[in-house]
Amino acid sequence: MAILDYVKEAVRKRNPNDTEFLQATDEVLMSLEKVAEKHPEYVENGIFDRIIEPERQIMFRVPWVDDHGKVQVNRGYRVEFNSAIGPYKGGLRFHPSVNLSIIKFLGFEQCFKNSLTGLPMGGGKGGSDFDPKGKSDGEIMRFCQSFMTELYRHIGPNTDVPAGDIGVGGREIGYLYGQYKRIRNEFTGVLTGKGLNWGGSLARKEATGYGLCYFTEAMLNDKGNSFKGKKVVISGSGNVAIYAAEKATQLGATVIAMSDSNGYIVDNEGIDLDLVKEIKEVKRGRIKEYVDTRTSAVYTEGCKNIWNTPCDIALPCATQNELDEASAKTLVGNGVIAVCEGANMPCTPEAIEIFQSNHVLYAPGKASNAGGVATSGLEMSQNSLRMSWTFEEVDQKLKTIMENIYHTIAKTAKAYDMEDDFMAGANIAGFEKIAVAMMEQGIV
Ligand code: NDP
Ligand code: 2IT
Repeated sequence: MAILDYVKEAVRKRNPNDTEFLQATDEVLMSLEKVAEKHPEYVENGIFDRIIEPERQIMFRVPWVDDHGKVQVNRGYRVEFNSAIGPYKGGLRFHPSVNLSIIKFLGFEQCFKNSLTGLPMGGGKGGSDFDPKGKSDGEIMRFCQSFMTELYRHIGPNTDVPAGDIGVGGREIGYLYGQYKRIRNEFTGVLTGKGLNWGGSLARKEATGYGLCYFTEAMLNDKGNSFKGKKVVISGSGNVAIYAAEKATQLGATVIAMSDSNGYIVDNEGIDLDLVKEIKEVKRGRIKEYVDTRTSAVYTEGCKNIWNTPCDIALPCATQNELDEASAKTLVGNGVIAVCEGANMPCTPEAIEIFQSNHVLYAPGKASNAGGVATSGLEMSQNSLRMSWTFEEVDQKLKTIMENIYHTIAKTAKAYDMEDDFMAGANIAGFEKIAVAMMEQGIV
């Protein structure tokens, strides 16, 4: 019987139907078994029992009126998970699949991720089952205003600082910020990912994708390898995917495939990223439009089979559980050397097991995609200073943070006799800082 089995049981009992949340807590608790052995005081002080229970969970009605004058109702969420090391911090996701389990899993992961950045940020996450696809700008604005009309009372620059995630980018952050400012009559750094001339940080847009590649490059370099000359497959074609593709290309790799929820494109000559940006960022179109312009590319309906494309490096950058056991086996069969998560929890537990048992370098999202929230932390610093740093300054800080994360988790894994198990390294290193803070702050 493992020491932390009682915590797993407790979390199951309290959240019986929350599949994604249980998947995330199981993985972390498994990694923390050796920490519990080494630190009985954490068990005695209920650190594990407390860390798996959010400090606060908010659910609310979001009514809005569509372009036809019809009343629509969505559900809004904010889960404030842990504030031991700083104000709650984490994104907002607008996607029809959003439910409490998904927000809780994201909020839980966020605590460890934020801890790994070395910046003073606690963990939280929020969102709505609102589907931004096919909505007019006016509908998006009215939805965001209604969402903020409730959310504003729970957040603040020293309390809880939301940002973007799936379906929430610069446009949505703008509408949310405008409404917050109107209600509170305060111009503060309450959201990150803001526009560049009203408090946003240079390089925040690029940060998650660039950070993913800085992390991956540090890991590859440590193993005597690099992006140079490698074939890379990236799922998704949103914020994270686009800037991961940009940086991987700058580092000498060739990105040959990208996707959206409908299907994927393979372009063996290397993805034309300007075209992808035009389709996805400007026109908000579908990835299949790519083949209308690029005759070298092939489009396949259905997004899952993107992993059948032979590659050296796979960067899943779309959504949770998008890469399963069968896909992992195919990637391994095709000789993949590294899989680094840009999305949150994109690999299923079975897929991770396949990678690790085949000595594929596997990096969990809470480490490899931490560049987005790290740069959000840098945006908060700039807001507090009432200054803005240059792109180069922010980018350099981001690079240093990602390299530090790699070395911290590699060192931690080694210290616990689990060399190259970056999942265990990330979970333990992220946990330790929070646990010490919780111990010092008493039973709260
Ligand atoms: P975007 O909304 O910009 O893009 C999401 C991309 O993933 C789109 O291509 C979308 O396709 C695809 N996708 C979304 N849901 C699904 C689904 N259910 N099945 C298949 N494809 C899907 O989001 P981001 O790029 O910001 O986020 C991508 C991932 O990265 C998420 O897991 C997010 O949590 C994570 N992340 C984001 C950070 C950030 O700073 N933005 C930071 C750290 C992690 P379609 O357009 O067809 O919906
Ligand atoms: O999952 C994530 O780390 C994000 N969506 C970014 C959160 C943030 O606060 O920048």
